[in-house]
Amino acid sequence: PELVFSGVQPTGNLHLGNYLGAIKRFVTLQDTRPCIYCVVDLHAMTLPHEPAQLARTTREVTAAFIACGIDPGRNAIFNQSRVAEHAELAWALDCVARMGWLNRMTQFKDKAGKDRENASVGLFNYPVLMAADILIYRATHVPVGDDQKQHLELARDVAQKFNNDFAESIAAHGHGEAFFPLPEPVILGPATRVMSLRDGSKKMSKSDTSENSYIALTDDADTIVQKIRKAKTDPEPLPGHLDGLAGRPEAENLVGIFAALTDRSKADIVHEFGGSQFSAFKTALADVTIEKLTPIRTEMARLAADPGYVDTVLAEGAEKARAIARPNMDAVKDILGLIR
Ligand code: AQP
Repeated sequence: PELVFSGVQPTGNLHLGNYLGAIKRFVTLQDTRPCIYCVVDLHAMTLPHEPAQLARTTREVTAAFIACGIDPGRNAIFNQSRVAEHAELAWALDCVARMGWLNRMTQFKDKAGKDRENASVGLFNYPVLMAADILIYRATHVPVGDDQKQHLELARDVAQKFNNDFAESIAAHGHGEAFFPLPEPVILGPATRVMSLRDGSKKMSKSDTSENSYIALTDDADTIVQKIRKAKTDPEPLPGHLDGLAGRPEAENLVGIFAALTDRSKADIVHEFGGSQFSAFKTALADVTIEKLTPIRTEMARLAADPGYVDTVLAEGAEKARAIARPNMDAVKDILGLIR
């Protein structure tokens, strides 16, 4: 059966990139298949973290999921550490994944920086835990932003190697030719890689030191207007055709954001605004951004005042997730010859 899984780290302010690249897609997919959406708190420990802040941001991301339109009644929303099977399967997959595969991961190189000897083992191992997150549910579809493509390919490689290495035992235990499906990345739409508002060559990122580089889901209308007004652009007016965006990363980024927010194509946007100056386009962009984000911000604030509700969602979501994860983990143990 088809099943959707994805996760978001509770590492700080969620931004427009997280929303357009991931969470907005989560909302659409809930109408098509059963979905499991996880606040990946174990991943958030791979860089130095503040315990009190982790608990707070975990509730905040949960509230953002609900405020963006994910229905906790129909889907499972929970925090990763609550379902121990993620970490349990990660160990088994650690013994399947190869050092060479992980050595090629660009996110580790970026996040570890120059002082690689001093990075946590967890940061190196991040993609294997992510593979376990997906495979513990035998999920078939994983909506993510473009930056997670390489990690998804690794998850597929791990699933494939497990299926090959233990093919005989998998068949002997009645699971046919393969135990894990190879999960499909779902990387769709005009904003799979939202760029920084200050630098069209860098992805929009919550760890960016310049607050003007990203729009947070919690930014109020004035802040949104200011940040979009200050966004870097080039001096030319907007082109009337998509070809005219080539070599203009800042313009392309703003057009992509506009298209994604309004569920229109980039071609449609340049058709409407071709020949306009950026000042006029930015005013229109700020308007649609405010229109989309204001209800989300208001609902997040309402939920922040009701932590009891958010905690209930997390507890119930964990129950639903565990009901799928436990039998899958038991099957993995049988396949591997681990007595239970
Ligand atoms: N700029 C982006 N454009 C489109 N999608 C994005 N995602 C992140 N940034 C962009 C997608 O959001 C989902 C959750 O991301 P995460 O929890 O892995 O966080 P992250 O990628 O670590 O987010 P940041 O903001 O980039 O954090 P830092 O600053 O720590 O690197 C994923 O599906 C991701 O693809």
